[in-house]
Amino acid sequence: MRSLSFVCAMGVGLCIVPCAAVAQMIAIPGLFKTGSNGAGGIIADGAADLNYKIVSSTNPNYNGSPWGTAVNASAIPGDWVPNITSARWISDNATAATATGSVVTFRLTLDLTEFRPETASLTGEGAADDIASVLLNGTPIGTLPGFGQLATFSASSGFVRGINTLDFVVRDTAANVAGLLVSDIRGTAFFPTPGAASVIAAAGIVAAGRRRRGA
Ligand SMILES: [Ca+2]
Repeated sequence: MRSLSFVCAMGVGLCIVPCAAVAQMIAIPGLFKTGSNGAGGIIADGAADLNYKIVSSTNPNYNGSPWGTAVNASAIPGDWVPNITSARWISDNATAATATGSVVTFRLTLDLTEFRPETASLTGEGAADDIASVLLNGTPIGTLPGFGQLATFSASSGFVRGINTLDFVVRDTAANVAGLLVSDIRGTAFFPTPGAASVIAAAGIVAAGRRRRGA
């Protein structure tokens, strides 16, 4: 009986204290600003943005890279929102050259396999030349309506377990230059820690012990 009481006492501790900490809201991986170097800075002129994959492009000036390309600083029109220290404009070629009417889709991939997707949310801010639709798993969550001012987008539903896609469909309507700037993007989701399963199992053993004891 003494040993069972000890186990039950352990169980109270396991259930009340650690269970509150077995899962937590943490940053969703994969939410990168355009032109990010992954360490708070930006990639160089003409470098590949290894976070923003090009899903499709109808631009005859597309350079063929599977990834977005950092627009050369010298090619950025004066009426675009300026680059910042942690983000810069990307396109499908280094000079942002396009043909009016071209459409380019850039994609971020978010892996929520280990998360609870119903708890996920994200928000971001950016600009586009000339206009971009933002889609989470194919569902619109915002529009970046221009290149001279920032606009926001957000989602608090529509996430799925496993791979999620965040697409930026950039459409050029004039002036033969096009690009995308995501100057801010962040999100969180509930993430069970690796110890969660063992703690929950231990709580189950304690509960079973209580039932056997007839408590
Ligand atoms: Ca344009």
